[in-house]
Amino acid sequence: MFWDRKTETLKRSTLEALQLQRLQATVRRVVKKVPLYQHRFAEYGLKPGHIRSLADVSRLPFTTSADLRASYPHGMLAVATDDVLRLHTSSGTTGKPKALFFSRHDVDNAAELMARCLVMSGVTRQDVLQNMMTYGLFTGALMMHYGAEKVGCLVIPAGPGNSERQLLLMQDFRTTAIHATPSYALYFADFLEKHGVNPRKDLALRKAFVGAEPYTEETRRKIEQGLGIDVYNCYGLSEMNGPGVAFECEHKHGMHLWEDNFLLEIIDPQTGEPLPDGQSGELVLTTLCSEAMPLLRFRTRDITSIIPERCPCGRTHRRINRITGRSDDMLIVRGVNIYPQQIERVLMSLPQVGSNYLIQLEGLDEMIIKVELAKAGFDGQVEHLVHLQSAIADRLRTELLVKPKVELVPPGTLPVSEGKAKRVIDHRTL
Ligand code: DLL
Repeated sequence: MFWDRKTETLKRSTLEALQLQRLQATVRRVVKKVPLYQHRFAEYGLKPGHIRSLADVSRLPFTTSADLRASYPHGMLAVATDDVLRLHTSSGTTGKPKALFFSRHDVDNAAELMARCLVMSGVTRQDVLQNMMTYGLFTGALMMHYGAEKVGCLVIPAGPGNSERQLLLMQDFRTTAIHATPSYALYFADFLEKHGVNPRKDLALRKAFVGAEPYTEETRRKIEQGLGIDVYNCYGLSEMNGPGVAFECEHKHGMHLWEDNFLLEIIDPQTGEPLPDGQSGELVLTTLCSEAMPLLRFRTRDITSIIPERCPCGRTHRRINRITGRSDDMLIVRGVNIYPQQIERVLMSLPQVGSNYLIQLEGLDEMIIKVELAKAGFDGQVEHLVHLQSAIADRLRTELLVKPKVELVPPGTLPVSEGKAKRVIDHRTL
């Protein structure tokens, strides 16, 4: 099913011609309107006229989160403040937030892309979408909300948390689809089990749109089994509208990235050099349609690769693989590089493990992984626990090359955050 069949299936040559035309227009506009780009172009001796082909994108300067913070609050605006309809912010781990602006055209366009995503996964106006993302300065809930309304769904703006109320809404209004973070979706599956609700029999749920934080295939399977539904991966970032930048189709194999709106590159995060299709590196995106805040070559820090093959669904917009981590979330423990996703992959493949875990780094370089047991994971025999604990530590050692200390904790005892999960606590005194 298509929302905008013509655009979604454009011939590659037509799509690329459109991208070039939009790239050139974007470059001309930012050089006229945005001081940061005026300075960078002058510094690089670059003129808009130098961008003659899509390959010339590699001549353009990068934009980083630090640039957006330094330009806070209004520095990156390319329209008059009167033409801004919406402000979102995105906070990082440190310092000032990033201010993200949307004009009327931008809000409509974000909803349009979201509608493409939803219809691509089979959503129709008969669906009831319970939106369990945080409403507010975070783009996650609002952009999905607008997209689902565009499709004509009944949207329930539930927000996250309060699982009793979520369940009540779901039962009374026959919710068919949810939008949630992977950590909350897992938590909610546990909650249903604890309350004796069998989602396959007692609820009308069919799909979940899951994103906003990295998660593994193992986690997807766990959510699918726990809720008895199909999970579609949804990727996005506030700098590029929020959710709906890339989304899975019915084949659930990589996410189509809307290339008529975003110019996509994969680069080596160390050297900044472009990498060929299929190779894993940092995703860099240039907005092609943004009015209020166009961005050139934004460094997402997300690690992925392009799937160059055509998708059997007929869409010509290329797919990116599941995000395997961020170039800045790598931990170095005893000199070894470790990505939290490696730990999640091991944990979520074990049926005895529940839905939550926490990585704690302590003292002089000690890694402690606290792991919640699954409800059925403990039969009361302590020696089974001890055996499981050392089996998990051994599996992690094989994957990570460093042996962590594993602590098993009862289900539901680790903190659950309402927004994005905080999986790593670093208390090292190195
Ligand atoms: O998280 C937008 C969003 C909301 C996407 C709801 C999907 C669903 P930010 O808060 O700016 O925006 O965070 C963006 O979250 O650079 C990734 O590191 C991470 N992220 C988002 N979606 C995924 C995903 C929203 N499906 C940052 N898989 C991005 C992995 C994801 N990481």
